[in-house]
Amino acid sequence: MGASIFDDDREGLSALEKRLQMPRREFLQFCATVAATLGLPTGAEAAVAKAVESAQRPSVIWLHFQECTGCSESLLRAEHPTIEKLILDVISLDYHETLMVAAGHQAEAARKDAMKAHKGKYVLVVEGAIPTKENGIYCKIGGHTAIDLLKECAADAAAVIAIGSCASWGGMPSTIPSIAGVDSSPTGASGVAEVLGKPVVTIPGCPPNPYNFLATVVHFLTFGSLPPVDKLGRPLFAYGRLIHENCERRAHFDAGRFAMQFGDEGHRKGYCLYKLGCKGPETYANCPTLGFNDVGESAWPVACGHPCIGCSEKGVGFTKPIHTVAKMLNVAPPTQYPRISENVGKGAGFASAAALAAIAGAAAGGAVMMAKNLGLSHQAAEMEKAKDSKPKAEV
Ligand code: FSX
Ligand code: SF4
Ligand code: F3S
Repeated sequence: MGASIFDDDREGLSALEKRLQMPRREFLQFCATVAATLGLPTGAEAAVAKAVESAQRPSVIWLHFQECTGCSESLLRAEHPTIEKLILDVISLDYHETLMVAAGHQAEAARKDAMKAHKGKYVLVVEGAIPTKENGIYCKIGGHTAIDLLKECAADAAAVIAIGSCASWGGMPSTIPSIAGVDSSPTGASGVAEVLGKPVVTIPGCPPNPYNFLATVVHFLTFGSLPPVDKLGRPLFAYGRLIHENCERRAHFDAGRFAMQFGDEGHRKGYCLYKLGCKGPETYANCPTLGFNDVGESAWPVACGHPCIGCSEKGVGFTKPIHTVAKMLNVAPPTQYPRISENVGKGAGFASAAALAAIAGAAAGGAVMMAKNLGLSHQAAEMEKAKDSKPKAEV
């Protein structure tokens, strides 16, 4: 049996430290974080550590189609050197058009060589949508259409991961222009699963959180399979809950406290952004719990004061107007946040109504209270407006 990072083997440890350019303690912390992100039971970090330490790095072929390269950028531009270093160390990135030195025929040869050498074992990562109109002529690389390249590379892949919303379902390039009579995107931008005609793992977001990609790859390394997914191919560990369920502004939503305009008092006080078009109630993602970049807590759109636009949700991001209010998919209140005093609305609070609803076995009470709070807040805002527009009494 080979040495493990848990053995007190200085030689083994220093080799690992050298390879990852990371002290052992930091490495173990990383493994524990990834195991927790994946929702694995306590103790699983040992298996993760062993896999990352000893597994042969899987060959990854990374294709780029219609996109802005934000997915790759988000992996590579981390503030601390850990994430991109880990990703580049955990996988063997054998073909990536933005990062590779080779160009032209050399690049094509690198892709073919990697596919041949790792036939049936490589992971295919696709970034960007695939244009399908006019036989795919809107995106060609080395003389081949994106459709042909995708099909060719997917044929012998052990796993296919669509990274970003563009590859997941079409994302931004699939936006339909508001021109009378136009009902599809100009290039027919489509997702990977649609073009391949079979489900693939999708990691939507524009860009997605790099930790979700890293955790997915680490799952593959540790267990030899990709993590469990929902019906859209999204890993459940990352996309199993609505943003609204974990949002730090949720208590304000429940209490009926809303920012009505950017910069108003409610906005400055950190109230809920629902009325500014926040799509957290209909978007599944772990943005509030994971955060972005390495700047600590509160690094995600809503915490920064902007409504979630639903960038990771098909049919919401790049489809619904940014400031249209969201559809409520779940009215049950979360239990993990302390209540705040509810100074807007009268009578029973949202929480008590929802508790009654739970006792009755239905969420209808919660929904009624939510509608009441939304209405009251709107009423209050309307009254405020009416007050402002009243002619001032002459003195
Ligand atoms: Fe860009 Fe990626 Fe958005 Fe798309 O991210 S950040 S347009 S999801 O494919 O490069
Ligand atoms: Fe948070 Fe948006 Fe839900 Fe308000 S509507 S609680 S800002 S996710
Ligand atoms: Fe996107 Fe909304 Fe998260 S806009 S990054 S899904 S908070």
